[in-house]
Amino acid sequence: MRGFGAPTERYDAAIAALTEVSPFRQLYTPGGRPMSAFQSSCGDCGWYSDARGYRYESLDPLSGAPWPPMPDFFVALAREAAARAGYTDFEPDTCLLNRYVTGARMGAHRDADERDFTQPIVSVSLGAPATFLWYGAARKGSPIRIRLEPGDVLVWGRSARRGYHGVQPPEGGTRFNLTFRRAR
Ligand code: MD3
Ligand code: FE
Repeated sequence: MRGFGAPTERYDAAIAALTEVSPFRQLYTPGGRPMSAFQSSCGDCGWYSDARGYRYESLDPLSGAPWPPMPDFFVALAREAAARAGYTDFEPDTCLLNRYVTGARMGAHRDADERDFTQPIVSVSLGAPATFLWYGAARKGSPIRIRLEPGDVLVWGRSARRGYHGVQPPEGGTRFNLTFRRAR
């Protein structure tokens, strides 16, 4: 979906305020590799990764305090986008904030740390454009390439919910991505 949701400046202001509380930080894979995108979260829990594994944490491990609450307009956007795609009772309990600077990328993976895969995922792209890579059911072959522009909103459900995907480095400047999930 394009041209949907709040003006992008409104997200920028919200991201700045949220990351005053829970700053963007570099996480490490369970195998000890640093991830090139910096991350933070808001909502009732936040996605986290370190030597102990991939998981959702109720408190921000950086501060020991709760993650900042999801702004109301984030929740409204995620619900509306999901509803337009046919998911009328999507109630996200977390939003992962990804920040990509020059050269940062996300390798092929799938989102598998959530309890209920019948719940969709809603993502919002902001800032610099980047090429999204869609592999589908298996992490092999040449992916479908989709250019993500600021303001693009995508809803991932059904078989796409479990698909392998990645993202290439932003094309000039910083890219942000919001990923709304029902984790628990
Ligand atoms: C397809 N983020 O945070 S957004 C992630 O641009 C993630 O930051 C990328 O993959 C980014 O896990 C891609 C699009 C997206 C997000 C979640 C998905 C696509 C998805 C979950 C399942 C399938
Ligand atoms: Fe993902």
